[in-house]
Parts: sequence; C-alpha cells; structure tokens
Amino acid sequence: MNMEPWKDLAAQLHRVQALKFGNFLLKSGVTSPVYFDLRVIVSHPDLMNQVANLLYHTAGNAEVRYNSVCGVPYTALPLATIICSKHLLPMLIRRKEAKDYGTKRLVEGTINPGETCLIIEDVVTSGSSVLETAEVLQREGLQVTDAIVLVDREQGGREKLAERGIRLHSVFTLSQLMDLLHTLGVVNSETVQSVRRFIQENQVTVTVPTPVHDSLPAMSYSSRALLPGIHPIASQLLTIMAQKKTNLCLSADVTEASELLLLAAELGPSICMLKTHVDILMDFTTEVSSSLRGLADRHQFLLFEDRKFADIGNTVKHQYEGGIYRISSWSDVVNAHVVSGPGVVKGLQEVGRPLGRGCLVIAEMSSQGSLAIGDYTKAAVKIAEDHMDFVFGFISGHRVSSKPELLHLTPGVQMQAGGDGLGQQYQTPHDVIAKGGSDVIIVGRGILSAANRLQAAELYKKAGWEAYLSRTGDVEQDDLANVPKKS
Ligand code: 5BU
Repeated sequence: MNMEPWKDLAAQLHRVQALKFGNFLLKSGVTSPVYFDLRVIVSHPDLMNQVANLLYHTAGNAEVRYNSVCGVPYTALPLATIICSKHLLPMLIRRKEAKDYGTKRLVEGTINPGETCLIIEDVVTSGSSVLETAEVLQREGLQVTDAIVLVDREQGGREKLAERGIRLHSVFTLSQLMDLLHTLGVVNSETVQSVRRFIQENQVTVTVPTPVHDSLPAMSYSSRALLPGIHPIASQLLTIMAQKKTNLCLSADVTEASELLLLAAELGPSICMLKTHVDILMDFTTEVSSSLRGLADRHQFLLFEDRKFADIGNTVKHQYEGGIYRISSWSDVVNAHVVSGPGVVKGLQEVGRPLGRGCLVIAEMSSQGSLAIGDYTKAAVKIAEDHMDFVFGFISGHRVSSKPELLHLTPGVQMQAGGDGLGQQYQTPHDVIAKGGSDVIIVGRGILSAANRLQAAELYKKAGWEAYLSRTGDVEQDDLANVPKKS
C-alpha cells in the first residue's frame, strides 16, 4: 500500500501542533509523553480535507456498510460534514448540550429507524465518547456497528467498544503514528519508546457505565418497593402504583376548595397521587386539608403539595411547618429547588423527617428555556443522592438517576406533545414512561379541561400503565404477589 498519504498527514499534524511531545499532566493525574489537540485542525482547511479523506477511505477499506454519518461533537462534526458533502451522504447531528426537557431533539436530521449510522471521531482513549453518541443514536432506533477514528490511542477503547458490538477502525493507531513520525525524523527513538511504555502502562480499565435509561427498565414498581433502605414514602407510592395499576398523579390546579375535594373524591380511585397548589385556593381552611387527607387515606393516594421551596434552610423550615397552610401537617410529599444549595433539603428535612414525609428535588423543569439543565441537573441529582433519608426522588423530564430507590415524577404531560403558549411543554405518557424511564406522569389540564374528567383520568391512567408495561415487559403481575397487602 502507498503510505504517502498517511506519512504526509502525520507530518502535517505534527506541523500544526495537533500532537505534542513532552510531559503533559492529564486530567486523570497521569503524566503523558504525548498530547493531542486535534481541535486546531479546523484552522487548516487542507488538513481538514486530508483527514476527512483518510477517514472515509478507512471506512471503505474496512468495507463498512452505512446509510448515514454522525460526528462525535465537537471536533469530528466538521469532519463528518466534509465527508457527507463530498460523498453525498446523509448526515446526522448529535446535540451535545443538555436536553431542554422533552421536546428538543437529541439528534438532528432525518432518522430512519433500522438504518445504520457510521460514527466519526478524532481520538479514542476509553471509547466512552463514541459510546455515548452510539447510545443516543441507538435510542432513536438506529444501528451503530462501526466507528472510524483518526487516532486510536490503544488504551483499551477498541476492546470496550467491541464489547458493545461496535468495531473501531483507525486511520492511525498511536504506535503507527509514532513509527511514521520516527521515519520522518520528527521524533527520536527515545520518544517512540516512552510513548510505547505509556500505552502499555495506561490501559483504561474503567467499565463504561451503562446509560441511565437502560439500567432500570425491567424492574417493576413492586420489586422496587421492597428494596432495602428505600424511603418509606417511595415504598408506599410504588406499592400503591402496583396495586392500583396507576402511575398517574393528578395536578389538581383549581381555585375552589369544593372543586378540589370533588376531584379528590371522584378521581381518587384512578390516581396514585394528588398534587396541589394550595396557595391558589380562594378559600383554604384547615378543614380543607384535613378533608383532603381523609380522602387520600380512603382512596389510597398520596398528597403532594407542589410548593417548590427554594430559600435558605432556616426559612423553608418555617414555610413548610407554619403559616396558614401548615403543609407538613397534611402533605406526604413536597418538592424543592436546589438553587440555594443543599441547605434547603436539610431545613425541610428537620421538619419532615420526624413526620415520615418525603421530598422531591426539582432536577429539571418542563417549561421552555428552563435553566435547570446540564450541570445544574447533575448537581441536583448529587444533592438528592446525598440526602436519600429524606429525598426519595425527582421532578424531571426523564430519568436522571440510575438509583432504583429514587422515583422520577414528570409534569408537562398530555396525550399529544406540544405546549400551552406560556412556555409549558408537553410530552406524551409513552415518551415519559417508556422512552424517558420516568415513573409517574403528572397531568393537570389534560384532565381538568376535559368535558368528562373521570373518563380523561382513566385514559391517562391506561396510557401511563401501558407505557410502563412496555418498558418492563409486564413483570408487574409476577412481582405483585410479593408485595405485602396494606391492612
Ligand atoms: P398542566 O396543566 O398539566 O400543564 O399542569 C402542570 C402542573 O405541574 C402545574 O401545576 C405546574 O405548576 C406543575 N409543574 C410543571 O408543569 N412543570 C414543572 O417543571 C414543575 C411543576 Br417543577
């Protein structure tokens, strides 16, 4: 084979300092004799074309069959663009930024489920970024069989990807690249040796985590209710859901107490939870909250005051316990924004824990442009996971934690995806439960605006339950027998 194109590319990469030799402290704390910064190549159009060409030919030489191409963001995105433009191939773009709740797509372009998408990447070390992109594509129904990379650092990524059914083909392995550079007289044999040693001594052994979505689906509500150390409120809710066959929470956003109580009485048998905003009632009295409590106990559903506490610990303690609403005295569940840090949970916990109450952390919001995304969501998950003796789950658009003890409740649900003109965004029960891996659908106007609210509630109950069964493969029937019946 004529090695000139490879040799020339190796020389060019070195010339533009896309790879450097010396002593580089990596994020992991390890010192590496070689460092790649392939982002610089975007400033060199000739080089971009050269790289794109060799990536394309590497796929051809390996006889890879594919229908579309997707670059791992960001460096490989323009490379994929060049390949697709030159060879008239359809491209897909994977969004890297955190998903803005339910409606923003994670993959842009025309997705034809069943087709095969080829992944393009610049450097592979552990293989985790290729895998992340592959999982996003696979969730859209695409097949991912092969990935093409400019440099395989030979530190275990190829094997990791093979474990997940993805073949990795490289334009260069790091050893090949070193040999070429040595032949070109750019590096001395000492450097070649030290890179070889580095490769041998730095094999990535971490197991690539299974994606949050895929880690749970088969576990039934009733088996999760029995997990050791699960919060009693989570266990109670899961048991109710399994026994009543409903994952529907009614968001009872009405302004008159009589209407609220009527809803609780009529729709109580269809729901696992009733969510309130007591501060929108025109006529709240303590009799209202005690009647609500009575109805919840009679029809076996939990009460959730959607108060969204957000202040410092000391203030939320008073807001939870006192004032006219005395929320902690009747509501099983409350929720909190964690914008103020973990103190909000600690404050609420001082009041709620002795009463056996539970708290949901707001990890994402359903409204358009919500700032609860990305690192904020991650920090919210951490706060929840650090306080599992009081926090038993999340408000989020989809599953954000892989811990089966934590529940996910999702607002912004209607039978059809869309919005309300004031920023609310809707997903369908199937999107939320089957695709997103959430546990409970929270429905307000989808039911409240219907001519027959009970009938609408039954439809949501059925849709939510069917989505759950499609996720778990109907394991509920078998597991239900193990759940102790409530006396
Ligand atoms: P809807 O009528 O189904 O749109 O009502 C949704 C309810 O859920 C409403 O009470 C909101 O206050 C609540 N909600 C929400 O819509 N989105 C969120 O992110 C959170 C709460 Br947190």
